[in-house]
Amino acid sequence: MVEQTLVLIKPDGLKKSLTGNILTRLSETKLEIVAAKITRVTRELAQEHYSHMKDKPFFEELIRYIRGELHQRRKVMAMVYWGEDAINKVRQLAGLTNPEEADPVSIRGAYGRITTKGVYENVIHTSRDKGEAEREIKLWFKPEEIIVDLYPTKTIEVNKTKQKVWT
Ligand code: IDP
Ligand code: MG
Repeated sequence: MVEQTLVLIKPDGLKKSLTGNILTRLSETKLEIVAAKITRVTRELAQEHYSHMKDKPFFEELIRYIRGELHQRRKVMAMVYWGEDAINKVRQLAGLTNPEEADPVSIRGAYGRITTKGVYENVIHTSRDKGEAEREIKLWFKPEEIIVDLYPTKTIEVNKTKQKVWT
């Protein structure tokens, strides 16, 4: 089944200069990148992205992690991968959530670590299933940032909004 999945290269991945390695590993899947950007992660976006973790004791540290506060890198690289069985293919390459339990040749197994405060710094995020992929892609991207039509859209008229343009 043709699917789409959200991939984030987390701030530890950026700080460790792993972008090239990770993209090369992901290219093994033959999936297509249909959206990509470097973006800052607001507190609201971080909390929404990890809303399913909000009762965990490490939630606050997790928010600091994804916002780059632990790595002096206030950004993540966000991408949408698209193609046959995309969700499982990318999750397989990523490896298990706990980098110490992840297959050592997986991305998380090779490059992840557990911090002294107990957060799994596991280099990338990937969506777990179709529902999560839809929720996350809609959270991180606007329709016009994705080059294929993944989900239904509507056009609305927006008046009096401000937009930054080149001078
Ligand atoms: P996933 O990223 O493999 O989908 P989730 O359960 O959605 O795993 O957890 C989100 C993120 O929270 C993980 O990627 C990891 O950074 C962190 N995390 C999850 N479980 C733990 C834990 O038990 N201890 C510390 N950090 C965790
Ligand atoms: Mg998850």
